[in-house]
Order: sequence, then structure tokens, then C-alpha cells
Amino acid sequence: MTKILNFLFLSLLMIFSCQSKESEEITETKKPNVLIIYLDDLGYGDLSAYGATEIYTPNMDRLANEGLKFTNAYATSATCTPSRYAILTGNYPWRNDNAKILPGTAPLLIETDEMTIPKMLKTKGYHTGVVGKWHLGLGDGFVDWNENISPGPNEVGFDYAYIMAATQDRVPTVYIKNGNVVGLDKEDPILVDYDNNFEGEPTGKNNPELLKMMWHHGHNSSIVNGIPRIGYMKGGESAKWVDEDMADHFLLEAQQFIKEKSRGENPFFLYYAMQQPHVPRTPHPRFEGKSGMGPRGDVILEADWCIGEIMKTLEEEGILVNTFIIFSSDNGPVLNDGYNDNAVEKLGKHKPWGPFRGGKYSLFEAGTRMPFMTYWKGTIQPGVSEALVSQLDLLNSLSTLVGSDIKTVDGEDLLDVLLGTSNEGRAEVILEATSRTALRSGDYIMIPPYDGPKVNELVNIELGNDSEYQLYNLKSDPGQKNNLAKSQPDILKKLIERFEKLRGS
Ligand code: NG6
Ligand code: CA
Repeated sequence: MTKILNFLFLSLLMIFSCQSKESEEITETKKPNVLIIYLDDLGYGDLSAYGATEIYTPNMDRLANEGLKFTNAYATSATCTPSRYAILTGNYPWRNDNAKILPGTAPLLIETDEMTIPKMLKTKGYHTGVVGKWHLGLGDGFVDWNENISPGPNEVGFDYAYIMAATQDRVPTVYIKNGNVVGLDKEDPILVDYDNNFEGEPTGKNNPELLKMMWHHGHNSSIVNGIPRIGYMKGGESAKWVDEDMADHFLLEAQQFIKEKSRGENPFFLYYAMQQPHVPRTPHPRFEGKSGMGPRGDVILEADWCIGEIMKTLEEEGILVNTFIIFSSDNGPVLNDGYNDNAVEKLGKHKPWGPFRGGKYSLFEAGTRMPFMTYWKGTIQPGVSEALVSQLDLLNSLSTLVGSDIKTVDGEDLLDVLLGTSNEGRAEVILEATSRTALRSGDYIMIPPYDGPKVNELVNIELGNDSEYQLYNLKSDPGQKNNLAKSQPDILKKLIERFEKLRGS
């Protein structure tokens, strides 16, 4: 019976592929929509589906419990810009010297002739959009924020882009739609400078009386909405965002994109880059106090709600069965990342880093081990996958999904793993944290010796630096307590050789 069905299916495929352009378009529309939901600084242990008991994230849990929950998935880096560069291009960020946390004035990091997920999908007829945090630079040197800003997301594959330039704590604090600042009054032009203040403008450092949120380290330049930021900005009053409305604002944009595109002929790709729980944490008043953990917990609940709303939109449009959803975060968690917002004081028993050591900025596991789920109603069977995967692999895997032969060097094609039909993940992956790298291979991780402090005291996170080699078996020792470098010299030697070969390639 199956053989007959297979034969019929293949015959139909052949008929379709031999026919005119019209029927090609019919097969095009059958490709699934692709939605990447990407959080900012959300930790492995921040979801109830990943073991959190002090916070409840039902909508993220739905993706985990009704989809595939990965327990060995990595961001490429322990900070934002390099991870975002890698997820979109499929290239290791340590190959690009500029893939570091960028100021709001940095030029576009992705080359306009570089392959990206949206570019690849466009070759197969996809409408592509990004909504949310960009942080991959804009322009090619100097940016005039009062003119069309280019190159940017539109030049690296996105048909539609509704973004913030860098981070919520960096100027300019405005939304940018397809290269144009939204709501800008040309009579009140925007000026941005990361080195010098504009004469007469208040700052977080000099004018604490104007602040509704106090800075702890950094974040003492221009004040916007009572929140001190990184960098100086003048003008653009009518265009400035309202921090507490940001989640609703991006959500609406994402929903509009989905609704509009799902009614068209072609499939869509949406990269929904949410800003939570990065600093400054500014929950909408609806979520204030709801977690009992202060603003960090509140914005996680807010993000969870937004994801629920997105799921409703997909359901209402009748496209949940035809949408492949990938959920993850760009780097590990941090509590005090520069503002006094009670994240430390109100944490209680919650462990944003889950069972792992370190956090954001760290070469230890919590820096890059991410919550990562794939969900595709009716196609992906619920389950847990222990396969080793990296966000690097999305480009090549999605490429196979849509029948493209575009592949990048560093990524692997793990489509079967992402769909749950195989457990054969990567054999190895290089991890990065602020330009330091380590090798995960099988169950082991090898961290070479690095100078520098063991702990970043400002954020209170262990960075992974040591004067000796470190080797851990992550299966038996996820918390990286027992350094096996001396007791397992053969494995150490093998991993060092492999690491040096990969880093040199
Ligand atoms: C750091 C900021 C931190 C955060 C980070 C970028 C200071 C002292 N710290 O430099 O608050 O903005 O950059 O975070 O300024 S990321 O998630 O976008 O990588
Ligand atoms: Ca981040």
C-alpha cells in the first residue's frame, strides 16, 4: 500500500515539475512559512518547560511540549551581535573581526553580497521580514538618521524591516521602517554621537534627578524617557519610542506582517527578534509586578504573552499547520547588566542559567547553551532531542527544506534533526564569548587557557578564563565542576588538535 502511495506521490511530483510556470507557482505556495522567534538574553532556565519552577511561561512551553525541545542547542556566541550575525549568515562570527557588540552607529556588519537566510528563501519565492532588534549595524560609515538609512536589513535579504538599530539601551531610541525613522519631524533632526555629548543636553551621569531608572555601570549618557542610555542623542523627540509600549508595538508589526503575507500567494519568512529580557527591562504596566521577580521576570511574562498572541494570529489565519516555527535566544542570561532594577534582589530561587555555569559573556555553558524549540503542527511530533545543534545550522537546514542547494561552509544541514526524524546532530561546534573560543565535541568541552579575570565583577558572572586548559564532560557534569584536563590527557590532546585545526581553517 505504502509503495503504491509513494508511487502516486512521485508521479504527481513529476507531473507538477514538468508543467508550466502556473503549476510551479502552485507548488511554491505549498512551501511552509518560516518563523524565527529570537529572544534577547533569555536563559536556558528561564522557561518552565526547561525546568523553571518560579516562573511560568505557558506559551513558550507550548512550543516546547507540542514541538521538539532541544537540550543541546547552542547560540554561536555569548553576546548578541555575533550570535545574530551567525544565525542569519550561517558563518562563524569569529571569522569576522567586526562581529562584536556594536554601538548604534556601527556600519552594517553583513556584507551585501553575503548569503543570508532571507536571501536564500527569496530565491524560492518567500516574502521576508524582520521585526524587532537588529544590532547588526546600519549604513556604510556615517549614518544620517534623517535620511533613508542604507545599507541595512533591506539590502541583506529582508523585503520588510521594522527595527530598532541596536539595543534598547543604546541610542538612537527610535524605530526604523525600511530605512526611515518612524515619526520623524524633519524640523527636529536626530543627531547621534557615541563619544561626545551635545552641548547643554542632560546625561545620566550629571542629572540623576531626571531618572526613573538608575544606572549601575555604563548607561550614563543621554536620558530618554527617564532612562539613561549608552551613547548621546539629540533631537527626534516625536520619533522616540515609549519603552513600555515596545513589546506591543513590535507584536503588532509582526502580526500585521503575518496577516498580510499569509493572505498572499507566496510563503513568508519572519524573523521576530524580541527585545526581552535585555536591559532596560520596561514591562508594560499590564505585566508590572506580575512575576514577583521585578522587571526581569515581568518582561519574560510579557514576552511569553506576545508569543501566545502570535500563535493566535497563526491560528486565526489558518496557517499554523503550514508554519515552521523555531524559537531560541541570542545568548545566556544576566541579572545586573547595568541598571539597578532589582533583578538580583528579587531573584529568589529562580535560576535563569538552569543547571549550567556562567551566563551572558561567559565561555562556560550558560553563555551559549540555549532554549531551542522547533514547532510545526501536524509535521513535528512532540519530543525532546539531545542532538547537538547550533543556530549556525538554520540556513543550511532551511535551504534543504525549501529545495534550495545554497549551503554555507560553517553550517550543517540538520533538517531531519530539526524535524525530529533523526537524532544525528553535529559532532562538534566552536563556541565563542567576547572573542574567546572553545570546542564542544561529543559530550566534552575543551576551553583553552585565557588571560583575564575569572569573574566579571560588574555583572557577577564567571567568564570561563583560567591559566590552565579546562575539560569537562557535560553529560555527567553539566555544571562544569570537575576539570578533567589532567585525568583525561588523551581526550584533551585530541580536542586541542581538533580545535586548532578548526580555528586555523
Ligand atoms: C554591554 C552593556 C550591556 C549590554 C551589552 C550588549 C555596558 C556596561 N554594558 O556593553 O548593558 O547592552 O553590551 O548586550 O554598557 S547584547 O545582548 O546586545 O550583546
Ligand atoms: Ca543578547
